[in-house]
Amino acid sequence: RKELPTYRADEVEQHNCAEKRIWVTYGLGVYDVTDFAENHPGGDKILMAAGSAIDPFWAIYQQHNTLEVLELLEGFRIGNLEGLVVTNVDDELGSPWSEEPQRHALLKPASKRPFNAEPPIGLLAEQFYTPNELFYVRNHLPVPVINPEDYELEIEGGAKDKTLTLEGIKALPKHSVTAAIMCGGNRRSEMTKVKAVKGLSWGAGAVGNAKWSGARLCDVLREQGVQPDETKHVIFEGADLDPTSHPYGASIPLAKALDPRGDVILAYEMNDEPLSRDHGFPIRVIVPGTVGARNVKWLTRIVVADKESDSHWQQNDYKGFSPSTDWDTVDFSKSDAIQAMPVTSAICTPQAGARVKVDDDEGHITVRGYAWSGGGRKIVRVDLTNDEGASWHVAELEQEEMPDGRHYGWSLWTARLPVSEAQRKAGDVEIWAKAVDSAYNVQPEKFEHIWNLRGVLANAYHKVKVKII
Ligand code: HEM
Ligand code: MTE
Ligand code: MO
Repeated sequence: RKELPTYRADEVEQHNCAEKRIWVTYGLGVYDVTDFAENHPGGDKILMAAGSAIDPFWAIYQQHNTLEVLELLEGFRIGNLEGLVVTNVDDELGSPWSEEPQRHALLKPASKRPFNAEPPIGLLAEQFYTPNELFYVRNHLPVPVINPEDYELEIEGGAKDKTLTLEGIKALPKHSVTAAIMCGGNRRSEMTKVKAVKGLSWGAGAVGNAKWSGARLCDVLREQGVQPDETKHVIFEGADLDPTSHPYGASIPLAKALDPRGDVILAYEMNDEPLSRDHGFPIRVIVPGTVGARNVKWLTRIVVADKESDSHWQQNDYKGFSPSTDWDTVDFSKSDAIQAMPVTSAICTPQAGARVKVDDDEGHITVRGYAWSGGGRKIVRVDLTNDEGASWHVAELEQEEMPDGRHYGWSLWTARLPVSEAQRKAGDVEIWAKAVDSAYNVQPEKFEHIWNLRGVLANAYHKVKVKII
């Protein structure tokens, strides 16, 4: 193997589709799997690794870990990876980034510091509960280091102030809720194609679905003597501080916090495991149905107040605007903070650019994805078309049985789409998905009319071009 050429990781990265040839790495080997890709028994999933390492994928798809598969792979070897070790000065002790947790290799960073990353979208619709280590991470600041023994949560604005310890929170009645969390900027990378927006370029993977367990906020606030008042807000603060020592913060209406059907919880578990550091250890607030930004991690302080949080992220971010508003005319004080999210959906498989085989004699292709709506609104239907809306096909839904208004988990869906003879000949097909929620809200067709300068609320039809083979 010594006689083979050496490639750098960034060279391998260039070869990420059939047109540019599909290269992958495994250990220190570099492989050209372009010709094999079409016949891969696992279909277009192989494309998820195009231009990168297959190791983390094979850690999940264990059927590859056999001698036969390794020998097959060895046949495609074209070279070796340059074994360059990069040390990063930022990691030195004392830097705010020196205590960042380990992350799964499949989380593709949109930014490394702070860490922001989503899993490959092709994996998202595989499991109803997103595995914790593949759940997208959205951090605005370095991850704080919290010793669970020293942890304290201050609660202010009730009859009298109170401090809860982690043990104290765990001693309260335990409640679980299935809820998807979605970043306000999910799918921003599609909106920015219309016209550039400011923000991290998220694909459709800045969302995950989990079972969250902890104490109910409504129980804690009632115990504190907090009375219902529709003019009030509940402010949350995290332990992560910006360079001016202001914590990450956000707020929600008190009415949502006090509503037992709101299912707001002080969570210490995610899918029956203790919260990981990236997801808010030891306590985060889960505000089901509400934009990710209000689900404050590393929660240290709760305040019942007359006004919303004055944090940057409540006041000057996570707000929607008209497509005509630009950076010269924008006035953040004139727009409402995002709370409940609008209905959306995404096609997870096949992925854009995939070569898809029809899977029976009549010529169908199978399409899978997720759908979700905010405010507890259940997904009632997902429609698919592969002829620009001339005909629609209704997907089969997989979802938790919860009453409408309290349906906080996402829905996974599967549809089988007939491919016409003409489409088979032409080869190119574009698939569109749109979801409908229980209020019969439906996704807008295109991004042009919902474009906004921050690229939030990007919920137009999800459109994916594939090649039929
Ligand atoms: C199945 C090879 C990459 C996902 C298989 C099988 C082979 C293979 C030989 C059949 C295994 C068996 O059932 O005995 C390869 C090679 C790859 C590659 C040479 C090199 C790039 C990937 C990647 C993924 C993946 C990156 C996922 C992201 C799957 C899945 C199956 C499978 C899901 C099972 C299909 C089924 O049983 O229905 N692959 N694979 N493969 N592969 Fe891969
Ligand atoms: N809480 C704190 N303390 N700091 C943060 O940066 N990011 C918010 C929210 N809570 C954030 C936070 C945003 S914008 C989102 S989308 C979610 O956390 C992401 O949650 P996750 O990283 O667990 O997926
Ligand atoms: Mo977010």
